[in-house]
Amino acid sequence: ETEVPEDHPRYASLVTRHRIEAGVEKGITSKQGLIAQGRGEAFDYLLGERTLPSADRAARAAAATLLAADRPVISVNGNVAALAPAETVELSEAVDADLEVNLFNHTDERARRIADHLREHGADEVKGLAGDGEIPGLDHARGVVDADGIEAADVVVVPLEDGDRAAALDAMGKTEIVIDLNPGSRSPRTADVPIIDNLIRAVPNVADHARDLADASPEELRGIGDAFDADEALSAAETAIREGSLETPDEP
Ligand code: PTJ
Repeated sequence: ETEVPEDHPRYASLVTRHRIEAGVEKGITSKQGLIAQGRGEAFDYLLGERTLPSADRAARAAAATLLAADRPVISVNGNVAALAPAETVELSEAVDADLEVNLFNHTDERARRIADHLREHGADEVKGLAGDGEIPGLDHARGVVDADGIEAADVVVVPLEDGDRAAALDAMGKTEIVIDLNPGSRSPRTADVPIIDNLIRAVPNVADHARDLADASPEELRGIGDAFDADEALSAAETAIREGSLETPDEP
C-alpha cells in the first residue's frame, strides 16, 4: 500500500501517515483528521510509541466491559476507518458489538464511504446511516445517531471522541470506553475506561484481551471492570509523558 522501505527506522509511523493521507484522498477522512493525527503523533512520541502497562490494563477492562454489555456499539469516524478498518471489524466480532459510523463533521457522502470501506474489510452490518436517533444536549448535526445503535447502546467505544459529545453520552448514562493519546483531553477524562494509547495498537489489543476472556463468567467480567481505576490510568500516562524523552523513538 506504500512505497516506504521496510527497513526505514520510522517505518510504522510512515505507514500510518500514508493511511491517513489515503483516507483523505478516498473521501473517508476529513482534512481535520490530518491535524488530529499530528496532535496524536506528538503525544505518541512522548509516550515512547508503546503501550504502557496501564493502557494494557485499560484495554483488558475495556474487553471485559464490552463482553459483559447487552448492547455494545463501536463508533467509527474518519480517522478510525482509515487507520484500522480490519482491526475494528475484528474487534466488533470478538465482543459481538455493532459498528456505527458517527462523524464529528458529518456528511452523508463520507458516512456512506466509511460504511462501504468497513464492509470491504469484512463488516456485515454497519449502522449510522439511518440517523433516526439523537444524543440530547448537542446541536442537531453533532447529535444525530441511530435509534437502534448508539442511542440504545449501554456501552460505547468512542475512539478520538470530541469532549462535548463524550460528556453528552455520559449524561445519557452510557458506559464509555475512549481511546485517545492525550490523557489531558476531556473525552478520556469523561470515560469510564480511558485507554491512553494509539488506536492502531489499542484496537487489536482490546480484541486480543476479549479472545482471552471469551470463557470468563459474567461475575469475572464484572470484577475486572469494577477493579479498573480510571484516574490511576490517566495519571500513569501523564507521568510517563512527563518523564519521557523528547527524542523521536526508534522503532523496533
Ligand atoms: O471523521 P470525523 O468528522 O468524525 O472527525 C474525526 C476527528 C478526529 C478529526 C475529530 O473528532 C477531531 O477533530 O478530533 P480532535 O478534536 O482533533 O481530537 C483528536 C484527539 O485524538 C486528540 O486528543 C489526539 O491526541 C487524539 N488522537 C489522534 N490520533 C490518534 C489519537 N488518539 C489515539 N490514536 C490515534 N491514532
